[in-house]
Amino acid sequence: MESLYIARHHKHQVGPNQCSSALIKHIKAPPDLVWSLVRRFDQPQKYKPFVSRCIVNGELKIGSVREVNVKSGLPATTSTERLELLDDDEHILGIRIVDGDHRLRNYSSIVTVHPETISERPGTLVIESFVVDVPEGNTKEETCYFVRALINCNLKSLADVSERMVN
Ligand code: A9S
Repeated sequence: MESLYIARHHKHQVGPNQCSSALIKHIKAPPDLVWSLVRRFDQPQKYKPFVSRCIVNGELKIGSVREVNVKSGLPATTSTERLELLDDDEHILGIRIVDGDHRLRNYSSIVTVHPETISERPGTLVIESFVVDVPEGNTKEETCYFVRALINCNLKSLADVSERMVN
């Protein structure tokens, strides 16, 4: 089933010097609750463990830009990100990183939230995919490994926060 969702919603134009991947997370919480956290482009810190602060100027709409400050100890301090897609019916969030003192150039990601049943209870399947330039001096494998590790942390935290809210 997941592969159908990925084929439909997680298509990225991947250039010769880019890498792309998709990650899956099964969460024991209802999809509407999980989506209520994912959709908050203005408050990624609701579940992303590396974010210390986020500022969005003006009202939240497609094209909104957020200034994200991340916690110390990471290979960056800021990231400027644009809201590309926010579909509250299909539960699709699309963002693009447009600046920052990090090395992830031309990074864009899609997150989709799908209902599923986990041990006879309402559960959620979250899929997050990305495409990003391979930085000078790194390989595709290293870049994919690095970004997948970060997204894995975000998805693990999203599961912990969501499951804590229902139990
Ligand atoms: O936050 C996300 O959704 C995904 C990633 C990969 C964010 C990574 C990051 O915020 C750091 C955690 C600071 C790592 C950015 C933009 C660059 C990094 O090097």
